[in-house]
Amino acid sequence: MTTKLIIFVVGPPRTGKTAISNHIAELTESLHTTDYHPTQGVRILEFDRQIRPDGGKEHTIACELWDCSGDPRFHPCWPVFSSTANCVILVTSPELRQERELDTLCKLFPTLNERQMVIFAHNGPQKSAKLRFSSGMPLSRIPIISTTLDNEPEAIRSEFDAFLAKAFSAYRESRDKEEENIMA
Ligand SMILES: Nc1nc2c(ncn2[C@@H]2O[C@H](COP(=O)(O)OP(=O)(O)OP(=O)(O)O)[C@@H](O)[C@H]2O)c(=O)[nH]1
Ligand SMILES: [Mg+2]
Repeated sequence: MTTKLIIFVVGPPRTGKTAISNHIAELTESLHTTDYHPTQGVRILEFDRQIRPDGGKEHTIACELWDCSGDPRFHPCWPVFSSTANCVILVTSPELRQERELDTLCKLFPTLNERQMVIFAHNGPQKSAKLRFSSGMPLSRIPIISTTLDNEPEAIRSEFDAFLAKAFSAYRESRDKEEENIMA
């Protein structure tokens, strides 16, 4: 069985969103490119991943991944599209303390819960998983994963698949609830 999920990749400029997106989509020829080309608006990548939701049967996710520009001049565009997202990856450079920018981006997705969101603390010091947000912030409930493409680049795909499996379970539950409500 195949399910399509729309995944938004958002975060401040130059945090590694495009590099991560290309790597996950297995656009391997771009892996070793170190030039920086700011994304203009959004790039949409389509590819399949196999996951095992809740450790069960293998399931294909047809990913439509939106690699969004971090440039604030595109910010007015995101509320137009963000309601289509099934899950979100927030990418941050942890040493730059980008809490405020992440908080603003997180608020674009009010209907998604913490299983449908993840923070990739990209290319920070190894302990950046200790990145903390004040407890009142919605961000504080979102899992934080330390990522880099420099060593063990395969690890980032495993983290992505684990996130996809959780996001898919949350998506399936909300879809089932909606169907129950229609039947009731
Ligand atoms: N060495 C190394 N360089 C990286 C890594 N991730 C990203 N980069 C480099 O960092 C720069 C910025 O990465 P991008 O992926 O283009 O950043 P972005 O977040 O998409 O930026 P915008 O599109 O402007 O929002 C590029 O030169 C990348 O090659 C990494 O894990 N290791
Ligand atoms: Mg980019």
